[in-house]
Amino acid sequence: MELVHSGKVRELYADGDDLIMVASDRVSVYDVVLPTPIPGKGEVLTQLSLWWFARLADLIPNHVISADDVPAQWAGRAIRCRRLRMLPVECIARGYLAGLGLQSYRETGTICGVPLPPGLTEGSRLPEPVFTPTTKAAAGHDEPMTYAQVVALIGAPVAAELRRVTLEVYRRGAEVAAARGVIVADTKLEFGLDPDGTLMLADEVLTPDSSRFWLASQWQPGRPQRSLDKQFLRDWSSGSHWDRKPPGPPVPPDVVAATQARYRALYSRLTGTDP
Ligand code: Q0N
Repeated sequence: MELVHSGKVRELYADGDDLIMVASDRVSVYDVVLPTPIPGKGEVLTQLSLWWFARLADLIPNHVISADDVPAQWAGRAIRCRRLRMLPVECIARGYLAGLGLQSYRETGTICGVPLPPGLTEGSRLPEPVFTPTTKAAAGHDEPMTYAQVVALIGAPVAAELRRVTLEVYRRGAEVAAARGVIVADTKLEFGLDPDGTLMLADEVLTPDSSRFWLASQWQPGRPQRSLDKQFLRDWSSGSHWDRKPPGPPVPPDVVAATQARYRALYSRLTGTDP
């Protein structure tokens, strides 16, 4: 099969008119892919994404054709998808302050041109979720965009639809997760248009690779929040002598096992069933 795109942790292949998205067991910490895979991670994230796509289908159609009709060697961690015309915007919704949103707030009191109230701190809940799009830079870092820039890029009607649907998906995801004791701090979505011009949700959705998940019982604004999936890896790598530059350090078996358990526990907590 022809490799169309190779990301940090996933690959995209062409199969006739369709695409096959394959999630690997690779994991990144502080933006660096570690040399040691986390067995089962690709499958857990694929199954979680499928679970969410089904729970969001009344809000927005998605690119999934089949999770079963995929090459046997990738069974469980691959999805057959419709090939869409992707919109060149990473659609991020934020309900809490962290990461680049926090950085931007500290510098300007705004995120992507949206003014926020004074006095917020790391991990604060925002008065309401905000749409904070970024450009899809082919290489290098994604740049924050104002809503006006999104309009200039894709036109006012599609921009308005993207903002509306992104915030709806975030609200639904946050509400479902909250009922299970999980905070969705933020989430990144990608959309495309089918040949009829119908807007569809693509890529992965509400996985720990595309979202920040925090345990509600441990949430404490004013300090960096503990990540439900990667905290073990982060804590271990901080204790190692790694300078956070590539290549990352090999991960010892006990840390691999603990991280694997975190991914499985997150899946169980959100869906109510074992992976
Ligand atoms: C596409 N990316 C960037 C996979 C996702 N349904 C689609 N149709 C056409 N193109 C794409 C999709 C999807 N999804 C998305 N590149 C092409 C995001 N990648 C990153 C690597 O894994």
